[in-house]
Amino acid sequence: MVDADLFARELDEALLDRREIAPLTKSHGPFDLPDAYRVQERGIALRLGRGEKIVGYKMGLTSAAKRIQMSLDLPIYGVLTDEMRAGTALKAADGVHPKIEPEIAFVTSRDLSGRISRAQAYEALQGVAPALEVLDSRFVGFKYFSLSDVVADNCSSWRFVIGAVQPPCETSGLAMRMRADGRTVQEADSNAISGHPLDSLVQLVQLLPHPLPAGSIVLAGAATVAEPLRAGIQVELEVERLGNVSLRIE
Ligand code: OOG
Ligand code: MG
Repeated sequence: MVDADLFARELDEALLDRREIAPLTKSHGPFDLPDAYRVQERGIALRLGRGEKIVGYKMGLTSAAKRIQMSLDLPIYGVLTDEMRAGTALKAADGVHPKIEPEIAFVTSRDLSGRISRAQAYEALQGVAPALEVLDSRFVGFKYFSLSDVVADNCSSWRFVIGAVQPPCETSGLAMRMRADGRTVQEADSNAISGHPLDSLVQLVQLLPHPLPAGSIVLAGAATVAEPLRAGIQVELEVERLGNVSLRIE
């Protein structure tokens, strides 16, 4: 068993100092996924200690495009706090090497736990929204890390923004288009996310070691690869039927 508090502090200091560190599996040697989730949990505890509140969870590596981009092949989850929620703009220079990706967010209306069906996940929705996630790994060059490294690093979470929450509707088979300054940079069908975006929620509920509380925001995972961010651009995601969400990068 690794010293989860020590690993969590190293990652937290890197986050606060905007500094890259070597992947933990390189500096400390390999560790398994249960240990990685313990490190993630200790890291979140540090954030909660600074007054942050948990507002939801994110699924990662739920699309083939992302798994190939990161050379990792298992869905994982991370925690979202109120501090990570961006407004209409964010500063690229506040991060180290931020990247942006197109997602769909669910908001739940009741507690969920254990093995649930896609229909049960749908019945437990308060709403659905287009979402942009801005990742920023704490690791050098945003690459060459293992699944344990990325889970320990709260799945590269940094910022996210969600559009207007719509009443629950079918999220399968929707066209998603991400533009930077009006130019299409990524597009995909929403089923690129877990085969069906709701299946990300089903998987999250199964992976979580505790019930998913009612009112949680759940990012279903990116539909395409992530795009590096540059200051001065306006990124917009349009999801068929769900509408738009945009973020100005300063
Ligand atoms: C891991 C996080 C992946 C997604 O939507 O697939 C993720 C990473 O790419 O560093 O958030
Ligand atoms: Mg993501």
